[in-house]
Amino acid sequence: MENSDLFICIDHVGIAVPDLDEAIAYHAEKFGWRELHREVNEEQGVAEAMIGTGEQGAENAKIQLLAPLNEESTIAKFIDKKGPGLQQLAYRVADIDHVSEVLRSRGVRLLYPEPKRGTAGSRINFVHPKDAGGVLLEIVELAN
Ligand code: MC0
Repeated sequence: MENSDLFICIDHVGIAVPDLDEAIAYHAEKFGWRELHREVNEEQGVAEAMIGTGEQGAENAKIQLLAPLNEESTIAKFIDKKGPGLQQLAYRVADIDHVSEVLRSRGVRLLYPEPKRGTAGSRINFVHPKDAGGVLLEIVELAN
């Protein structure tokens, strides 16, 4: 990784699903993915699970299943508008404060003034899809 690189790799892609248990079972039965991690994030309005092989190592990209906790959830709104499907692409960063500063200096708008709590104690922020070619872009600094 060069000093000027902002992003390390794709951390995960997020798929909006109506029901988390059903989605985990489907991806396990049809595609062989296993549940690696599951949690509820009240602030984000989601029940989520990371799925993968378990042997791929922490450094590899994962698939995140995102189910709405209630009707106000951004995931509920997304499913209402577009149906289930790819909701976000998450880039891993080493230092989210530094990356946020660089992005803002380039005129890229972040949704939150300060990072919020993401999966497993990570720190996250988002670039609005209007500033990222129609893709909701998450930036994520993993917890140590
Ligand atoms: C909305 N749009 C999207 C989109 N959501 N485009 C691509 N991907 C998405 N996910 C587009 C709409 O089609 C619309 O375009 C325009 O953006 C405004 O949409 P809206 O329906 O009016 O929705 P807003 O503006 O109320 O909300 C969109 C926004 C929201 C991105 C601000 O979803 C948000 O705050 N997202 C960040 C938080 C989040 O997604 N949390 C759940 C994952 P047109 O052309 O029709 O104007 S939590 C998570 O990911 C955590 C657990 C983690 O990974 O650690």
